Amino acid sequence: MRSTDWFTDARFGMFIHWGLYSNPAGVWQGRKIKHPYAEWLQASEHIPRPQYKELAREFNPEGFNADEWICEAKNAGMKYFVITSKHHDGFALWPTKVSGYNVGEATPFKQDILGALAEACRRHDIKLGLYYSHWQDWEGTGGDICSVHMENEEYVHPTEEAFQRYWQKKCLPQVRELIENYDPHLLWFDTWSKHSLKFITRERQEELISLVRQLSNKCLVNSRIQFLDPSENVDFISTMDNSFPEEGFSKPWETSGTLNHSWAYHSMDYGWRPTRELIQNLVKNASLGGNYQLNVGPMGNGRFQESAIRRLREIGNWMRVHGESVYGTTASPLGKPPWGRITSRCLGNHQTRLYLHLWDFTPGTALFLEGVSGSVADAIVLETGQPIKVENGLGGIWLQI
Ligand code: JFZ
Repeated sequence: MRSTDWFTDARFGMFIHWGLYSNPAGVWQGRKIKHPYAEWLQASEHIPRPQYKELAREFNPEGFNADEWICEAKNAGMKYFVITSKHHDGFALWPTKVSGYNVGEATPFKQDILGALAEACRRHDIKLGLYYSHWQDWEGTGGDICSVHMENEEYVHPTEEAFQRYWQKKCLPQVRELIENYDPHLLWFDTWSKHSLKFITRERQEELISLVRQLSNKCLVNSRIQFLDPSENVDFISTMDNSFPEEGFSKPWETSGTLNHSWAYHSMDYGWRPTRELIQNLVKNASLGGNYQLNVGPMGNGRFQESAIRRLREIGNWMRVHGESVYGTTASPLGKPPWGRITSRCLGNHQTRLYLHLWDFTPGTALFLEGVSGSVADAIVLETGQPIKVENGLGGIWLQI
């Protein structure tokens, strides 16, 4: 059976956006590009295809080390790792036989990046996931859809025939290769606008899912495989980017979010989120039964920025002490209190352990936890083990903190 247990237990994963766009890093001809996401460079600046493809000759990330990335994810407390095998530009981070537009053939670097990362994931017991842009592909093989900056004639919607050629000759064969070569635990597909509906139809969606099912008995598929009408057959729901819902879902689910604004490395994106916000995002989703897939945009030289590393390590320090309140927990049985969030763990024997994440609370005062019935065995501060006095109240308990 295709189990999602590992996914829901994991709660926390790393997302990576990395490709040809990571060298220009949000700047083109000396100016900041119009689109806020650095990976949108080609469309944002209306770069003619042959000129964009020349970026491959500059792609030589001498600082790339697969173990370093995976260890950084592991030390942050992440349990899985999802990378852009091919983003909208159509360039592949593995030596695909389907098109020469790939790291093996078109760059001086030549190494199989996905291969190196898949091995590192195995070595460090991290699950591998692959993002694949099935809808938009700007290589010029028929998938040249662009959902923004449509004024550029070169990127106007292809004909149905052209798209079908791309679908049969590039998209499906590459997805097959990804599964056969790297045996991923999940595939992360990406649609988000009504423009996709014309091309990623119900039929194509089911065709893609059956291909995945036929080749792998473990690989999970996310709901962004289709906009508005994802199949019953998808394994987990991906919410919109950086959107932390107010309620959970009936299927396993996750939110992907950024450290700053752009997904891919952007040298002029200075809007870094504080670590506290990132940890709260993780806890918010866990308290509703969901995951958090936090993105890093490595630089063109293959390294993470210092601002990314510091945040990952700060989260890791928090997780080393508080991981128990996140991994393998379930949603709060008591809703959303005004002072923070709650996660829960069933201990068997009719016992439940609640983890109270206090975000907005004055030490020295008492906290009322509404809705708790039965007797409370004990209460402690998770980090220090300090006991906390518990008193019964009307319809709940008082905690003296
Ligand atoms: C898409 C991509 O275009 C982007 O480059 C990145 O890969 C991201 C993870 O996914 O972008 C989106 C998709 C959905 C929304 C915003 C950006 N959305 O619904 O808010």
